[in-house]
Amino acid sequence: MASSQIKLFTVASVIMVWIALEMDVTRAYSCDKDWLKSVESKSCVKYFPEMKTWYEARSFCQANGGDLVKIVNYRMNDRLYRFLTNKYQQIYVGLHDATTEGKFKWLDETEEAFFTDWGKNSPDNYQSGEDCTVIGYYSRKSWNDVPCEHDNGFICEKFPECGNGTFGQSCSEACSEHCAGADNSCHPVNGTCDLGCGSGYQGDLCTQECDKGTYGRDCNETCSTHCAGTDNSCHHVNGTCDLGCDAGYEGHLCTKVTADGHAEHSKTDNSEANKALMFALVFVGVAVAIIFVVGVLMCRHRRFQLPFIYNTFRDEGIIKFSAQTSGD
Ligand SMILES: *[C@@H]1O[C@H](CO)[C@@H](O)[C@H](O)[C@H]1NC(C)=O
Ligand SMILES: *[C@@H]1O[C@H](CO)[C@@H](O)[C@H](O)[C@H]1NC(C)=O
Ligand SMILES: *[C@@H]1O[C@H](CO)[C@@H](O)[C@H](O)[C@H]1NC(C)=O
Ligand SMILES: *[C@@H]1O[C@H](CO)[C@@H](O)[C@H](O)[C@H]1NC(C)=O
Ligand SMILES: [Ca+2]
Ligand SMILES: [Ca+2]
Repeated sequence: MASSQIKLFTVASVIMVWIALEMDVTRAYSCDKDWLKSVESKSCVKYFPEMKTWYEARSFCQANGGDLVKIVNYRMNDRLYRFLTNKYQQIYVGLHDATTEGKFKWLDETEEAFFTDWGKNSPDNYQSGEDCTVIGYYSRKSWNDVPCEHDNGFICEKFPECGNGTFGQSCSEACSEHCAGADNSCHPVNGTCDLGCGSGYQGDLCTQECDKGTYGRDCNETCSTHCAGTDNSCHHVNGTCDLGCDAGYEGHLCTKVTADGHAEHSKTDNSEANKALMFALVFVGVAVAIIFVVGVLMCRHRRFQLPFIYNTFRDEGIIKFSAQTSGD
């Protein structure tokens, strides 16, 4: 009694989980009108009865924003068989061996197809000319390889526009949390952040940290030159200097001059101050020396040859005068 209850409970739980999963996948996206949801592939599919070659069918699907369908597993395959029960046609899908004979690949894959459901004696590459695949063969429940030039119906598949912070095929990738803006929104196909990158990040997907020496929104701020250390490095998000500030500066960006900024001197400030001091000392020294020499000379001339300046000028005049007269 108890064991049969447990069995029942287990079966019920499995069914509940299955329904929950199915519903979750179903809720995550919606398909355009007339397109059917294929939950296994998280895509939308549509059957077209128009007779076309495989190539024409493919172009038609691409023009409608998709491609020929890819059947991902037996459940999806089974669903398509059931849907196609009363469609008396062979129907193209996106499986082919046009690249390497005998190696059937889906259009979005480089590897050989994992799931297949070939019918009796298929694929046989009949008369060496069958590279495209139809479903709905043999009791409408198997696949066959046929010449790509034959006209058949076909099934297109397209992936819905993603939203709510997701992108990529089947919307399985999340927009970077470093996309700018409150909802981190990004492009539904390629994931490029709508509003650029939030503080500290760069790149189309905003997944790379800012280069050293830069920070902030789109990394367009430069670390303060007053950050300590030879490379002035700072935090890639908020610009806080990694090694604190050079002496004389404060604040997390080290842009404010300290109140007693002149009392302290950093290594670089010190050497500059020393240079200035030496320059001043030399200047003063030279000035003192000149004044001393001039003073001494003046005193000497005042004592023995007054007036010193006058005499000098007069002597010069005499020399000039005598030089000119002798020249005549
Ligand atoms: C986003 O999520 C909300 C609720 O979760 C849903 O109603 C809406 O349709 C979703 N939008 C897209 C584009 O998937
Ligand atoms: C992503 O797609 C949008 C719209 O097509 C385009 O503007 C943007 O440049 C694309 N980003 C990349 C990295 O290709
Ligand atoms: C940095 O980016 C912000 C907005 O993201 C912009 O307003 C600002 O002008 C940019 N600054 C520079 C130097 O590019
Ligand atoms: C900047 O970010 C770092 C790391 O998250 C943190 O340690 C620092 O306190 C921040 N600075 C400010 C001013 O918020
Ligand atoms: Ca073939
Ligand atoms: Ca065949």
